[in-house]
Amino acid sequence: MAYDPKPEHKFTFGLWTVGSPGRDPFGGPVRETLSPVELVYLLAEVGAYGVNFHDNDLVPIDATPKERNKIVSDFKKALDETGLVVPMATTNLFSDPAFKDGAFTSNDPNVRAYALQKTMNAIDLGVELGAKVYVFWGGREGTETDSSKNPLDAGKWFRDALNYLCDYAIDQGYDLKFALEPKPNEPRSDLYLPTVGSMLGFISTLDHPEMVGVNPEVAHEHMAGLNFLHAVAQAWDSGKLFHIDLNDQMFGRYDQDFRFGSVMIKQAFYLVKFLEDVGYTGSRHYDAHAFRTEDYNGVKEFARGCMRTYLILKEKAERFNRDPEIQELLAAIRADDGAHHYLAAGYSRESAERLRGETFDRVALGRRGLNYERLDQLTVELLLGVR
Ligand code: GLT
Ligand code: MN
Ligand code: MN
Repeated sequence: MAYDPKPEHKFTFGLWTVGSPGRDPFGGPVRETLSPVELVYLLAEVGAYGVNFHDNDLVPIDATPKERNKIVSDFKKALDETGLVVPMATTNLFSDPAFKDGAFTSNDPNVRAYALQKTMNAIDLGVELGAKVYVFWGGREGTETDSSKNPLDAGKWFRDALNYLCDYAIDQGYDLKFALEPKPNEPRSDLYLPTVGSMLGFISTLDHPEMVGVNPEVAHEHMAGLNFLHAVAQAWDSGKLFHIDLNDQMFGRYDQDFRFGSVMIKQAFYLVKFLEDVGYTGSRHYDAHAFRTEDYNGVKEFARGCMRTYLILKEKAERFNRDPEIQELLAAIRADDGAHHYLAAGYSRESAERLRGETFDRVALGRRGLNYERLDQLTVELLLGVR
């Protein structure tokens, strides 16, 4: 079938996504908790390529070494039997009360040290299961009151932690990249490094910037009312799009984590078109949850829907790229008479002299209609299925 997921699509889900029992701040679980092994089988059944996890999604925080080994070997067996892979892993540095004031940016040096130790162990676990990308979502790296922390100290502590962990991964000989995931707020009032742009700026201050990229999430930029495509494009342009968290989210709401493409279809379309046009080869990871109204059949519908919508939008993107009227409009919009190709070589005194000597018909430039209304309407019609 045309929209069936295949391994080459690299669709992955976190254990915490399909495994969410539907808890929210106002109500308890609505679904029974499935084991990691059961979740691997569920993901295999819906056609996913891979499964990602936090250390404690797989191994409880208080497990003994013996329990850990049993859990890991059962999980490996399920991976072998289903063919699922683990492309990414991460650390839970936000659930335990020890992290209530952050992990790497906690005011307490003992908490910061514990966070480093926990992450080293979690990196070992991820690498053991095959992860090549390691995500850092600073769930509680922030404040409710800025009287509590100096943001310069917090920035330094966060940087020190990442430098330490990069050196750890290098020292262990791991083939691993780090992907930093920004979020503007929630669960804390304000989180440090809140957007993709701020993470990209921060990465350039690290000791091993080449090892570190970003993991942008649709919902997190939308929460801040930002254009996700533009953030992803900047990450791609910087060579830093190491991973991506797909879901959906209305602007201005709490963290909704909806099924991919279920709310802001146009934004989802431009995103898929971008990823496919540039040839992004990383995971298409779904960091989303089924509605709290659902049982596990609904969870499977949710997971299938995430992947199916991606593939439908991919097909729409191909259609956009070969639609004669759309392409004609784009060609006309971007028409180039070649008169200024000399600027492409960059600055020189000669080129500046030549530019200064030109006369521009400013009024005519401003009078030109661009036909974006037509282009946008054609795009909408394509998405609505009438072209
Ligand atoms: C949590 C969060 C996500 C992060 C996950 C990785 S955990 O679900 O809301 O955005 O990507 O830590
Ligand atoms: Mn999220
Ligand atoms: Mn995420």
